[in-house]
Amino acid sequence: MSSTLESPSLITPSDDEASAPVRPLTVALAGNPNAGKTTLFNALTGLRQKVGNYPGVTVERKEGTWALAPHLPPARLIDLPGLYSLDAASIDEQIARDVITGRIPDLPAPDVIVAVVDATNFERNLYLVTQLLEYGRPLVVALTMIDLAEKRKIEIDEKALAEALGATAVPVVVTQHIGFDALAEAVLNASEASAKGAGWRLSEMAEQELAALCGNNGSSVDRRRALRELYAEELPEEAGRRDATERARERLSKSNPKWWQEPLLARYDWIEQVAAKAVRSKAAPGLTTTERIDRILTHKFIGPLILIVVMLLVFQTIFSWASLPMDLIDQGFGKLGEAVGNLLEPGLLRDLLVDGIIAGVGGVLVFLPQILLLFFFIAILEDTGYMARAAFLMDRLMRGVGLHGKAFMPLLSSFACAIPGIMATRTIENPKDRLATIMIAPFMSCSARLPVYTLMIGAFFSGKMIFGFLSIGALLIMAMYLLGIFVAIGVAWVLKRTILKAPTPPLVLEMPPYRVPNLLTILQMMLSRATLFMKRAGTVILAISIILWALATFPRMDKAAGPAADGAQAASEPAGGPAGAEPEGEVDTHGEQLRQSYAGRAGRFIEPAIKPLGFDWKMGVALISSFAARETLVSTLSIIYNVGDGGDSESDSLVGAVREAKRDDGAPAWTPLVALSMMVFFVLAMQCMSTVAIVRRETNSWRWPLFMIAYMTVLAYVASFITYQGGRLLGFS
Ligand SMILES: Nc1nc2c(ncn2[C@@H]2O[C@H](COP(=O)(O)OP(=O)(O)OP(=O)(O)O)[C@@H](O)[C@H]2O)c(=O)[nH]1
Ligand SMILES: [Mg+2]
Repeated sequence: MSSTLESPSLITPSDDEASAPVRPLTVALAGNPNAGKTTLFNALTGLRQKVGNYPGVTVERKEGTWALAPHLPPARLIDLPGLYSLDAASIDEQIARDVITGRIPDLPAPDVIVAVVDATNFERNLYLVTQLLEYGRPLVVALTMIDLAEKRKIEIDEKALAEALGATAVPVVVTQHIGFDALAEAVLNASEASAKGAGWRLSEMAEQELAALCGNNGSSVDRRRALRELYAEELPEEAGRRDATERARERLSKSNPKWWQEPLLARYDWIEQVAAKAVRSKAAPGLTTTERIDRILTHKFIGPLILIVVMLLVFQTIFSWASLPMDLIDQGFGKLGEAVGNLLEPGLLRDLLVDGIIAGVGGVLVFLPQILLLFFFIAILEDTGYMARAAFLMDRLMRGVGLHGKAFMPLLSSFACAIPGIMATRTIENPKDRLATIMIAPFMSCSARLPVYTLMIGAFFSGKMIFGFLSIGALLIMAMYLLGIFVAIGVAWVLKRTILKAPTPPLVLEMPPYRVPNLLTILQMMLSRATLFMKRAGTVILAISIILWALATFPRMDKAAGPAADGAQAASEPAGGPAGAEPEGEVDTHGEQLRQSYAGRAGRFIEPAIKPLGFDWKMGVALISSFAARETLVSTLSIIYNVGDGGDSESDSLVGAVREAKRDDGAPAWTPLVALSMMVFFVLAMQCMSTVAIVRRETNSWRWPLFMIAYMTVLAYVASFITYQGGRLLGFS
């Protein structure tokens, strides 16, 4: 074990105020999952890390600065994943433990640890505190959820608590900024004092053995080390200590076969004593509000029904509320395109700006209102605690196929985006369970699919209702989400029985209490997601739009040569088609130009493969580009239909262009069945390079991401094939 832990080397102002530059303090926030660490971190640093009412939200170390006092450099404040004890098993817990214990190479061990303790869950939270105290770092306790504790008539006497713990305890109410100054002061004081250490003692015999292992001086540093070595799973490496420790263990086991449980029991005993001194609970017996609500929401039959109704309501609301702002943005981009078009001379530059950039980026930006609304609802469902109930409802189903219960939260995050979802699998201890979850996370319909679903529904299913109030669009979207979920469960079933066989441990899913959602948290989540979306539109989508426009515009067709008659022959011609076809109208020149462009050739190259799915070569172009990022389907179709018809289509909206698009034989390119087939393809295909990169990073190999691309694409193809061909057999077109 590293010895850096034991060498406090603080340079605080009191050391040498006049000359030495003052090193900023490093302060780490440690505590149980869902105790409110990130909420506190955000308030102290002004940053906006993700907060949510369920355990396991933070899975990385995050850093910010915290202005402790005006005359001092701000402290480095570190937010950590939650952990129940320092005996960390999963990756996120290991990250937290390594920071706390100073095992991260470039990061000094924290000068002060702020133990974040949920006042409503006092005794359980205190277990970690006992372990932190054992580490001998200066420690301050921040009591959170004081407002909730008060409501439940739990009173904590912070003076008595501080006395019992041997460390300052500060109640904080983040929403009202109460307790921040006191916390800063306590941290500064703690950094200058030496830590008191843990207050509990073992049995007489064990204490004697410890004293013997400590050697002559018996300092507290040596005692901690001896304690760790005596009760660790492995023996110390140093030969002398190894023998001594082994013999001590033998002696202890003779007098008490369960000798190794002693520290655990001693800690619990001590916690009980501390709680007896500091906590007064006047909680009335009987069910709490949370328990009463849960009786209904997690009911075997009513629970799932409510979940479905909630999902439907969310989608329906997203659609109806978003439609007006979306129309406005759409018209705005239409006007912008017209204005730019009128301003510039006809030519390549005008085409690039109007058909490439404005059509491409604008086509995607139109969906901003929907993204905002989606995250508004996700944030509300998360922050109230309802999402954890949804996890509970799905748990039986997931356990049935051998998925770890902890897989649910990562899968849930994947509905926003697979990237944070895959990162969140760090909470799963077993590597095989973790891999299985990573492999299915991209099936969850992420927000990038929403524009695709919306376009398809807007073109063919909008405004249709059943029973007079249920919109078909909302039903279809829910069906797409459910399709992703059920395919994921099926794939997990197969994976867990073949390449990722491993027993699934029982789940201890911790139900957070219901809380009134925090408006600020919700706004922050919407804002950060909207920023991400706009950034993507301004970078990835912009770049792809320009490339696509170029690929759809070059090689330029030699106007004099006229349009080509034969596609296959044209494809082999470098530029310009052979003459000899019947001359056609002006609009078709544009169409012909597109056909012969690089993009057109690529689309026609894959057309035979995608024809059985109902797609033509123009959709093929969009399909190819969407493998970089799903939303590009929308921007690519905008560009293609703009370039393809010279930008003078009857309707300027993409929905109109999709409805009007024709196949080469003049039949409508899109039908409701084609749209459905496209949606099914997008539910299942692995079309996101960022996800591939994250899977590569998290699994540390290329094997898994490549496997993921392959099997998901095959599944998507098969499902889309069945949808289209099956639909035709049933008589749909
Ligand atoms: N009522 C109340 N709610 C709080 C308080 N502090 C945090 N919360 C809520 O508690 C929930 C959990 O907060 P987080 O800050 O994400 O908890 P965390 O400790 O970072 O959790 P992990 O990252 O999962 O370890 C969120 O819903 C917060 O809005 C508080 O003082 N009072
Ligand atoms: Mg957190």
